[in-house]
Amino acid sequence: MQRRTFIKQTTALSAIASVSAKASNSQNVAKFPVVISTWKNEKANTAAWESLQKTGRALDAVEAGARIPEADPNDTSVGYGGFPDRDGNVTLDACIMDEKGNAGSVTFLQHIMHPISVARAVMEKTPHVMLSGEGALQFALSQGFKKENLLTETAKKAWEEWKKTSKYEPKINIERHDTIGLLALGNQGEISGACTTSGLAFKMHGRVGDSPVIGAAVFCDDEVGGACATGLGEFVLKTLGSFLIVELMRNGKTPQQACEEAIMRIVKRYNYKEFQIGYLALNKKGEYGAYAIQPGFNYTLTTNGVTKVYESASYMK
Ligand code: SD4
Repeated sequence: MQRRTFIKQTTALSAIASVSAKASNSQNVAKFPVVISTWKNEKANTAAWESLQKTGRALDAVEAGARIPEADPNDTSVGYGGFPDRDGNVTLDACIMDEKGNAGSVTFLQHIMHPISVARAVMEKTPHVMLSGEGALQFALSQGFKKENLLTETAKKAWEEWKKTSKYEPKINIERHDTIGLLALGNQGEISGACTTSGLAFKMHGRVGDSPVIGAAVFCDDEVGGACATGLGEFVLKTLGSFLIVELMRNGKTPQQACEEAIMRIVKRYNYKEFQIGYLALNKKGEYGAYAIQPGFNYTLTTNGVTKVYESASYMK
């Protein structure tokens, strides 16, 4: 099929299929190639899917998908338009991992619209995994990325409003929640993952969450599959959720069981009623799972060119 015809058909199908459906708690299976992302991210999945039609590579797909909310001024928790920290700075975290175990990440990066592509450049063009702050910015500029103001008028107004009380109260599932984590199985069935965020709104200056940490927000192992996370990053960091999920799958759990077990580790030790964590997992057979602490977590799946948003099961009902 001609690529353009294919894309047209895919987009049309996506539009028809983009309705919320209840995923069952049993193990779901998708045929590869497949793209799965946190929250309602149909445009990102469509971009990832189109990328798969071009190169067939899961790594390209997850990067292409992540770039969509990064450039969207209406998305207040990723890239351009992201809500700032409590001092008014938009600071970004992102990471990416491929099927060979290569990984790249940026933390506390400012003024660059596409941190995911900088993370990929860290992975491919440096001997390091993680670059932070001013060093990450210098590296991005050396790679030809443009320095931009990412604080939109809307985000600035929200920050000014917040300053009237200055209470740091992450409202999980209530404030717009769009940090994107993506997993894809490419045309060869290989796994890659990515995550990108502006972090929690009005956080302390310098705060870095789980999103740039390999093993916390994203982990992939081509022998097993991958996992990604969203929510209050401090708890994903404390439990190294994505690495845990991949190891649980390695030891025989289905993606659904592994996500549930990783949530239970948090539930058992922390005051889980006060925050949200959502996990996605995808194994090499195309089986996928999703689980969250609280209701309200959803995810977007693209398989056979059809994109749908599903509600995740959750520990609290
Ligand atoms: C963070 N995990 O910075 C991110 C926030 C998030 O949807 O996922 N928001 O802690």
